[in-house]
Amino acid sequence: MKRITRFRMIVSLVSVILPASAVAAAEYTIDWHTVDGGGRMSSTGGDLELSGTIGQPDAGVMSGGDLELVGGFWALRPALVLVSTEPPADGTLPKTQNNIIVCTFDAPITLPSSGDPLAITELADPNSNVTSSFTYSVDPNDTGDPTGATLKATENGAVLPDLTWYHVTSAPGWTTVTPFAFDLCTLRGDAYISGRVTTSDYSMIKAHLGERDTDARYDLNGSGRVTVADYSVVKANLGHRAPAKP
Ligand SMILES: [Ca+2]
Repeated sequence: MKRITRFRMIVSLVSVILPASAVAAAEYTIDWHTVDGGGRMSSTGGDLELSGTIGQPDAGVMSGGDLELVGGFWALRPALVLVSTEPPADGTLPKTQNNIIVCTFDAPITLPSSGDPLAITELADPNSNVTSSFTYSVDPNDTGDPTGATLKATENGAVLPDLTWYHVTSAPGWTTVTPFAFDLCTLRGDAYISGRVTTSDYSMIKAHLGERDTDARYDLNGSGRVTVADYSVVKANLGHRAPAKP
C-alpha cells in the first residue's frame, strides 16, 4: 500500500513538473533553483538562538534584464533610494517658466497609482502647496537615462515667484521610495548654479545657442530653445543672489 501511495506521489509530481518545463523552455530558462527549509532568525533564549521558517523558499529579490522575482515569505522589495537631483540640493531654478526638477533613483521607478509623487511647498510656509503646479513623468529618454529611474517634474508655465525657497519631499503616498527631502531656490538667470546672476551666465547661453532642449538649464525663458532672447533674462536679473534659507 505504502509503495503504491509513494508511486502515485511521484507520478503526480512529474505530471506537474513536465508542463512547467515545457513552458519555461518556450521563452525563459531557469538555470538553477533551490528548495530551502528555513531562514531568518526569530527565536532566542539564553545563549541559544534559532533561525528558521518552515518552507522558506529563497527569500530575496532576483532580477535579470527587465524581469524581477521577489521570492520567499520574508522577502520585501527594497524601497528605492534617491541618488541625485538636478538641480542639486540647495541649488537654483533659473528659468522664468517651465523649470525642471529631475530626481534620479537607484532603480527604475513606478509612480504612485493616485496623487503626485512629490510634495512641494514654500520653505517659509509649510501650509503652502505648489505640488499641482508641476507635471510629473517617468523620464526614460530626455535625461539620457534608458532605465526609467528618473522622475521629471516640469513647472506648468510661470508659477514660481523668483527668489523664493521651496521644500521638495517625496509624497506620503509614494511608498515604493525611501522618503527624501531637499530644498531649492528660484533665481532667474542663474544658468551656472552659482547662486548669483553674473555676466558669466551669458557665456553659458552663448555656448549653447540654437539648441532645442526643453530641459536645458540655459534656456532661461523656458521657450524650449536657447536663443539670444535668453540673454535678456540674465540682463534683467544681473546681481541677484539666492536669499538666505528661511
Ligand atoms: Ca529660450
